[in-house]
Amino acid sequence: MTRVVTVGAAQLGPIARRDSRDVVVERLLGLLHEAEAAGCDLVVYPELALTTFFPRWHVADITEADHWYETAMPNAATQPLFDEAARLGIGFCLGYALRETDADGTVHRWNVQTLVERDGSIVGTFKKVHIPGHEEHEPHRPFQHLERYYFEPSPDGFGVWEAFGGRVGMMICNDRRWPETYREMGLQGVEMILCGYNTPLHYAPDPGQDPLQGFHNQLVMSSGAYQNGTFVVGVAKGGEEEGVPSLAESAIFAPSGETLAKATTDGDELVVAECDLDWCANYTGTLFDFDRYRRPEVYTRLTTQRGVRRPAAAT
Ligand code: CDV
Repeated sequence: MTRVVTVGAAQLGPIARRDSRDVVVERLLGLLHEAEAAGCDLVVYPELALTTFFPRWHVADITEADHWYETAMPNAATQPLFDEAARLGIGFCLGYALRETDADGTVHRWNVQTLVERDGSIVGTFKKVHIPGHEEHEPHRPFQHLERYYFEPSPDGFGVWEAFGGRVGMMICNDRRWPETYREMGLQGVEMILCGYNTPLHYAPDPGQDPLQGFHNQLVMSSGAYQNGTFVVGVAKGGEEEGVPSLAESAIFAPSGETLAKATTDGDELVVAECDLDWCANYTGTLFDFDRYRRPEVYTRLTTQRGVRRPAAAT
């Protein structure tokens, strides 16, 4: 039996601050219908795909930002997407902000992706692990990146789910820059990693990196795919959103590290590739046969140490 998953990376162009969820869901449905015509089994939408990238603005009282978060999934605004995808027999992965309240009243704000199977059932919801940016308002910046104010880091790490006839994992934007992300999933036998992102082209702490955004995007996902023998699907919200130009370049990477398909615009665009999950074993059963070749006994720093500890100076 072949295990080919035809995946569509459903890149979005900008979402304006004033755009309602209904307007955005119409765009998601448009891409879903393109995916149907292309024979897709799975459609992957970007990070925070229901709203503008609101961490670019500071509000002194965080509850003023509550309207950017969903409190349930599906909900009234997204039910039409769930219904239509199930009717077409297409699964999807949707990024959004989630606000949860515990029984004791504690409020959690997460940056999440929910994976939905072809029959409309929810496979799992992944919470972003690596939260970039800053916690406090920094008015000297041309725009804010206040993810560390608006989101808690996930305590759960990187899961892998049996879905779409294979093993599927998720990561969100900044997670894709960290090798630990891919390896955590690689060690669970992942075969396809789904990743939405919003990457401003301007990086205020080191603008020297601005012209390298596309290179770094491709570098991390291609190498993560190869080193773990997995497909990686990277999906942007690109273009100039509320005055902030953001990287597009959505792409699908093979277990060989090769780019199978890549966006050519910075707007709404579906990028499609047929992914034969059995390709993964060519890598995970040979060069990257982890059980045979990894040396976890000498990798102890990876889980016992967060920052750099330099070797003691020679006497
Ligand atoms: N949304 C993100 O996580 N963006 C970061 C930027 C701030 C560096 C990224 O890694 O692309």
